[in-house]
Amino acid sequence: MRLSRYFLPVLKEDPKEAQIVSHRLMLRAGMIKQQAAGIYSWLPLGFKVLRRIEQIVHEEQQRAGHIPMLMPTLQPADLWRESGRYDDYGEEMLRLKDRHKRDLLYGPTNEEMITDIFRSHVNSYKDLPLTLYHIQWKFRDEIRPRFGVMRGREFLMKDGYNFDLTKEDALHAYNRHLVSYLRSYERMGLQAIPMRADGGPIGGDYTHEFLVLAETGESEVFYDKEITDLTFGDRAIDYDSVEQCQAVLEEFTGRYARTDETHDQAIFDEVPEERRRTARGIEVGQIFYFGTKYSDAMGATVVGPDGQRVPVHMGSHGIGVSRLLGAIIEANHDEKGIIWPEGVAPFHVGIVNLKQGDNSTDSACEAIYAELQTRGLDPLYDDRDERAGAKFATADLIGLPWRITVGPRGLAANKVELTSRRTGESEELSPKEAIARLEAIYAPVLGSVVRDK
Ligand code: P5A
Repeated sequence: MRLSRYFLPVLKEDPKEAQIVSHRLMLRAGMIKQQAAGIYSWLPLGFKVLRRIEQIVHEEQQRAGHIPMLMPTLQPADLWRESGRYDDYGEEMLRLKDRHKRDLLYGPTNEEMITDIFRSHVNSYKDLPLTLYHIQWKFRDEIRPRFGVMRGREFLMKDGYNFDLTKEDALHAYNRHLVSYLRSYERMGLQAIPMRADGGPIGGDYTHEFLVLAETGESEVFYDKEITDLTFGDRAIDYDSVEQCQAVLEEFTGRYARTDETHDQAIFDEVPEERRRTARGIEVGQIFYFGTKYSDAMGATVVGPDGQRVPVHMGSHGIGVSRLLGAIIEANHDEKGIIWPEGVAPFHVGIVNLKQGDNSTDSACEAIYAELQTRGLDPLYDDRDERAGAKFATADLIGLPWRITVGPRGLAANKVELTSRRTGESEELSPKEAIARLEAIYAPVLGSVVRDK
């Protein structure tokens, strides 16, 4: 993309309404625009990052064997009357009527609808296990929408639902989700710690929330510091292996880590004092096992091996896709702006032309721009007729992880400058070397296409 043709409405001044840094930077970098309390338009730069996050979530869900689909945002109230949640959900649910006076709601989650789909089409245990998911907008009429996309009213969630014959199988699905979530967050450059939590309106007493530690987080958390040393990394995992998935669960949930809802001071006190930590965290996902709560209420049964009908065991699993932008920025910024981790960067590299209109810098920039694209990279070429300082400030604010600076003096020696946004370090390289370096840096990010098994 050429910046002269893009739509990047950056703000010079700090917006007054933003209380936390991620909200401020998303507004300043021209990523979002508020349309009503907790409801945002996603401007091109914000939309690009949102799509990158979605892509990672899709790839990791499909790697785990989960099947993508799409359910609508509007749901008939009758489904929710079956489960009893139509009344229970209270004022957080946005209720509406169509022209025939039928009750509808804007879905805050999809347990009822997916259970309805399941009972309509699945009849035998032989069709299990089954995990379906979608990435769809949700609406929750939060009392206090705040912090930008962090606590929105309309927000994007990945929600997945597993259907299994037995509790053991459903717990394997739970573990599979835990592993796939660890991988997803790490690919986004985040450490998200699974913590024992409360089921809330979804139900079930076996549930973990994934928390990114941050001062601005809305949840209070208590944990054993040792848990922050764990990373999943690029280890191979067989998602069909009950033992392997169980081992990861045990490794990542074996130490004390709880939100305030389930915190137990007596157990916490057993952790050696020097390892005990109290902090704040941003909840970026939650997984639930709730057994037959919905299948009992809605008659979702299958014919089991002995010919008897049995209710299926279910769980649901959510990732806060739009909230993740805020969480990533909270964890990755400095006084100049955002510092995107490579895995989610809207553009992989910025090209700054120090002398727009000069034949040699213009043609060098064009050549670098074209070559990066040929190699599958996504550059943002700042071809505006602006001062160098203004171009650097924009690249820093919007958080591009790498910058290639092209000026007449360097070019005379066949050199450009490659600068890391995170460390600020620069290296003089030939254009060819700079491109090769970027290709190597992004190889792990680009080479992650997952095929159906
Ligand atoms: C699991 C999937 C559920 O709704 N049903 C389907 C279950 N879980 S949850 O914890 O309530 O939500 C899942 C994730 O969505 C994000 N989230 C939000 N993001 C932005 N604004 C909100 N108001 C909001 N509410 C929930 C969180 O990341 C949460 O973990």
